[in-house]
Amino acid sequence: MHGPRFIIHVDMDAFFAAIEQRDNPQLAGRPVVVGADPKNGRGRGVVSTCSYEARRFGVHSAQPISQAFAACPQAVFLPVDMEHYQRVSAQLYALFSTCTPEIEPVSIDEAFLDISTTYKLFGTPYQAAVALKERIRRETSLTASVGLAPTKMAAKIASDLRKPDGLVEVRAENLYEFLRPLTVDKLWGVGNKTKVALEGMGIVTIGDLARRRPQELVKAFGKSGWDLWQLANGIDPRQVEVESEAKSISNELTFERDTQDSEQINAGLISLCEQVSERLRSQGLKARTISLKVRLEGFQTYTRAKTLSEPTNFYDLIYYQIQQLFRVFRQASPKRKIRLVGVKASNLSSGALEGNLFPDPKDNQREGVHQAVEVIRAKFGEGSIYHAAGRQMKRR
Ligand code: TTP
Ligand code: MG
Repeated sequence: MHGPRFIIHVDMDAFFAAIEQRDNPQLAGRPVVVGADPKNGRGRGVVSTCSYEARRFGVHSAQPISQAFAACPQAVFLPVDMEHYQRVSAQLYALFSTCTPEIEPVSIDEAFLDISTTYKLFGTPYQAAVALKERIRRETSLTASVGLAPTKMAAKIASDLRKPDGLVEVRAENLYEFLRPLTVDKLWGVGNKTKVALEGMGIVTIGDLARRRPQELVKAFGKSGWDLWQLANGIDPRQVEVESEAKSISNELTFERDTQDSEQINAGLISLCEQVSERLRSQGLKARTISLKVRLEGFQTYTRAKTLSEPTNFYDLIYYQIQQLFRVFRQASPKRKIRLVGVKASNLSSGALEGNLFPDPKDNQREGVHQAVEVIRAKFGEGSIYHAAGRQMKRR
């Protein structure tokens, strides 16, 4: 891509809570907390999100629900209706695609849009951003915060600056001015540890960082010191990633000891299917062909593949195919010990470019589950939640 880049980062305001307020006018202007049941302060679980009215009392995402109740007992507490939020999300993504086909989904309420070539349909890049916000408000009665900038990082920072209902434009000629006064933790990759280390070197703002010699940062942080220096100077060549060049996505697992324990093997297959599904989804890809690889003791290796009528990136559909393939394979060699299993997704296509993102209601449901799992993992880390594989499959 040549010429100047114009990237939008769009992030809905108080997403789950805003939908609840929209759907029930009695909740407008009131503190609303979406999350676990507070059970009069004795509840377990956490806040998913809350309205801006509740944020004034100190309530926030991922806070224990008991603390939220203590901080704001008069709030309206609601359970998470993921399916419903997912339908709204699908509607939003359809609106995004009227702006540009170059969409990188980040989460249920957040995406990057590269409008470098399509903004002309709306006038200027700024007018395209205004049009997007207006369209969202008109068609969903919700507000979005939008950042428009020449880099992804700046767009993301910008969308957060005037929340809620914000629109911040950073022009290429002002990029450095924009970044300079911000604290270093606004940079991608700077967590608390790096922040403290930088402070120890007298670096508090992005401007402080940009003025240092890159060699000094490389000495302190290795290669990532160089990346930090570049980011601080507004150099962020990352593209909005719609499609990947990948021809296939696969994961393998070697057992500690060769095994014929079907539960252990099944657990391995489940986690491989989860990994493959997540990798597909994070790149906005779907696969039509699913393959199973099995290596027996003694290194004989077999692969079995199945091509589907529709491409997918859903965990449960991938696992279903793998389970079938494995069952057939096992009938042929039931007793041999297994050394390694692998799952591969190939025949890839871009999921994000299809006009209708989530066509069938079952897919909508699946999408809701996947998004919920992704949000929880993003917040609490890998291993915090798993798809209930075994049970889900038995019900079929
Ligand atoms: P966010 O965009 O982080 O939060 P938000 O949209 O509620 O509020 P903001 O105006 O600050 O953007 O997350 C989007 C949705 O994801 C949020 O509405 C609920 C869900 N979520 C969780 O379930 N748990 C969490 O810890 C977070 C941060 C979000
Ligand atoms: Mg949001």
